[in-house]
Amino acid sequence: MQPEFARGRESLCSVYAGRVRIDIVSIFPEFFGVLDISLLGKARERGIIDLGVHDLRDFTHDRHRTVDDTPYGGGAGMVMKPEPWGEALDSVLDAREAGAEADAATSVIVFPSPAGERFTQATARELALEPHLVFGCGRYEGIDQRVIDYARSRGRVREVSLGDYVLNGGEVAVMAMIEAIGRLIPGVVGNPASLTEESHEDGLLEYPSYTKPAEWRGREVPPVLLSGNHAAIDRWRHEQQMERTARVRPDLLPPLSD
Ligand code: JD8
Repeated sequence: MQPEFARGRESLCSVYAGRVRIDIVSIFPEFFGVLDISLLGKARERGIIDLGVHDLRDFTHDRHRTVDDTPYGGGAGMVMKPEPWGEALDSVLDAREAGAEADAATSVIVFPSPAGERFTQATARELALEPHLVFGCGRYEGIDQRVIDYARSRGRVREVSLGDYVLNGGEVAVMAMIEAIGRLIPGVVGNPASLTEESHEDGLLEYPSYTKPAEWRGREVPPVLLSGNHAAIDRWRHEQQMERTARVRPDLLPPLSD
């Protein structure tokens, strides 16, 4: 019996009303149960985000619910079959297009892949503006390439990598992407101001933060933060951002103009 949030199909026909529709296709739909709680859970309750999670195996027709097969040309591992993916994407996109003011152009289909463009805060900002996001979670050695090509005929496609390391599938990447995107959707984060002072938001790493007590295990809070002199505090914080970024992520710093 599929958990509540996986019965996305029923709500697929929900007409888009200023909220963001997110569909996820995976062979591990239960992986996304955590999206029922936390920030995204509240955003769903408040109707800001409309989530559908779909089991790829529901789009198979053999008694073994087969989603993979051996790779043409040989090689290790298995590849995900195109047919279940074709039916799953059609189901999600057709229902979307059945909606009032939605058409193919409004859907962005995101395939996490180690061979994709790097997912950054800028990518999150772009995708947070989209009314409909479809995430296709691959497993095994990946998805038959014709599925990605077919998806390009149904909507805008982004192949996106979380970073230069290898995961076993797309689910973890999708979870991270949905959190990074979701918190940028208006109304999801209680205090939008907190979104501006973050690492990567202004291209720098964030400054160190402190809270009470002022002295802990012999360690003191930098006095400037207790001074009430906001100009001095802002200066100190920017210096901390520059120092930390130069030390940890010099690649983020703009090239020195000669
Ligand atoms: C999607 C299948 C596993 C990958 C053979 C291990 C993203 N930053 C990232 N690293 N890995 C992924 C990722 C891995 C995936 C799939 C994303 C679908 N796999 C494959 C190729 C080597 N196995 C990712 N985003």
